[in-house]
Amino acid sequence: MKNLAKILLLPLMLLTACEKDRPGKLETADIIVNVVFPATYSQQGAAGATVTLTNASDASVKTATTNSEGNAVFQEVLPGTYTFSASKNLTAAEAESLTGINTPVSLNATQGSVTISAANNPTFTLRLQGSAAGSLLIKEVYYTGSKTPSGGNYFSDQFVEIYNNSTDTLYLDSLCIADAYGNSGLINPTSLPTPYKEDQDHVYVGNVWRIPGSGKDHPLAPGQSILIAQDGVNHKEEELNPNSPVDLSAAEWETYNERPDNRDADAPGVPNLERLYFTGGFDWLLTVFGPGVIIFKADFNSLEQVPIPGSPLDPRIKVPNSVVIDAFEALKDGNSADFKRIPAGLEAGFVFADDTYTMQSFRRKVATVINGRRVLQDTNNSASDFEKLSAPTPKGF
Ligand SMILES: [Ca+2]
Ligand SMILES: [Ca+2]
Repeated sequence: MKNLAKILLLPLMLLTACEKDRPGKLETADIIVNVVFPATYSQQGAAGATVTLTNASDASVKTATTNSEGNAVFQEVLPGTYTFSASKNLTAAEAESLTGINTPVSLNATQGSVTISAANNPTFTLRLQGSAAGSLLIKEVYYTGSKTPSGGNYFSDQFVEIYNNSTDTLYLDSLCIADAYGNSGLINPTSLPTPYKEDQDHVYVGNVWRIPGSGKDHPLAPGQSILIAQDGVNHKEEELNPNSPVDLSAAEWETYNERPDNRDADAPGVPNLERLYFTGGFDWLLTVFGPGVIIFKADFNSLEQVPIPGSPLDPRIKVPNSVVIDAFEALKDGNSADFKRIPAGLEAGFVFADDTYTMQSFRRKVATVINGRRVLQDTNNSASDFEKLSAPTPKGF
């Protein structure tokens, strides 16, 4: 009886096998390629992406476009080894809704050596990558200083906070920070604007500090920041200034100005920036009347040193606008526009505090929040991008 069943089933099995093995009707797979945006984007499925499957053995190519869920469907794909690729270009407006940053972005993904067998109908995921939308930004500058209990002026508690306003990890290695040369306003009746004012293609800086590293030693994740302190200590300590608004002992970096007389103390717990060029006094003091600050990346030795017209002081360093990543400008008061030092093409406006030693600080506004990541406002105009705070907020968010 058992044998009879086998005999009866045999023709059916043969029939099925014949159907599959028939020449011209090769076994194939239907596959789905799901294309997703970088993880920092507000959406995952990438609609309208072009997906290409290239067969490794004969270089034949199949192309499809993703639907609203980011899925591209390929039917009757021959088993074999393939390279998958996907691309998607975003307009500035599309990028803004996905990343918070208004800039065109080109995204791509490639995955080689993908095996497709006829056994199943699999779904593959391709994650797009591209240049970071957004950049490092100067997030907060606290330059006004504070008053001591006895009414003295205290300015060692200054800091600059730098923020990764992009969609990707950025590396701080070799990032330079510098302050622009020139008066902040009519400090005294004979104060003149910067003599470099006619050159709107460069920033002339007096001091240059650099974050050390060989390229990828100091990653900064999207939405994270670092503090650069004039002195990386707790300024609220009794022997410093109990009225100071900040404890900077956890700053990532400090400016240590090594001198024979040790007037600047080296806080042991806070790494020191490299001092590339210095024309200041005891420490890297940002003018309490309102500094211009830039961050940039460049080969320092390639930068020109330019004498100050009519001045015996040391030359200043000429930084091309093209290498400047971000700029901030504060001046003495609302009537100080003529004293602007940062070219308007880099930073159009300026901020000003009520007075010196007021503890007032300037922090960039939040433009939007994408997946919990704050995207800071950057219209290249300090006047509208920064808000005046009554006290600094180092690493406030
Ligand atoms: Ca210092
Ligand atoms: Ca130190």
